Amino acid sequence: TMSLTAKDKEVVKGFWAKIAPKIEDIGEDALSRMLVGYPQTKTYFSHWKDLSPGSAEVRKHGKVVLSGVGEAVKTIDDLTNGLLRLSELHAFQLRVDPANFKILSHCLLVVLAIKFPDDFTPEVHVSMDKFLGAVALALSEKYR
Ligand code: HNI
Repeated sequence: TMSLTAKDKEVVKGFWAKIAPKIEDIGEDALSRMLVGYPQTKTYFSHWKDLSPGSAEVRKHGKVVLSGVGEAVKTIDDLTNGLLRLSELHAFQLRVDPANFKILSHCLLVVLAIKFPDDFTPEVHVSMDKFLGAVALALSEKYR
């Protein structure tokens, strides 16, 4: 179902190369959108001073998460191994409900469509959706 074709991988890598210089802004927007639209996600960040859109902590962490996605692009042929450490971290230490990976993926897709309307073709949309689904699955690996 989620398996990425060679074409998907090529599309994801090409799109990511275009957006990579903007990951700070993208991360900030995606994380802000998640925290506002799906407030149950705020529970994981209760140790932050300010969870409002665009706060210093939201911006900083947005960059961290998007860098993680960028690392995943590099290991797109073996996401399970590439995301092993992050999966363990989110499962055992952070105890993030894996349902939230889908919520963040959705927010990220929306932000990408808004920020890159010309590059976000239906083809890019579908391949990025599949890729983020595969990332969410790999991140959920250690929960079993
Ligand atoms: Ni996530 C920390 C990557 C989804 C809650 N997260 C990280 C770090 C990376 C990361 C990288 C820093 C790790 C380290 O310190 O070594 N997170 C990702 C990726 C996704 C994701 C790639 C999905 C695409 N994380 C989520 C979701 C939530 C989440 C959906 C909760 C709703 N992550 C956290 C929390 C931390 C975290 C909480 C620790 C942050 C802190 O400030 O303590």
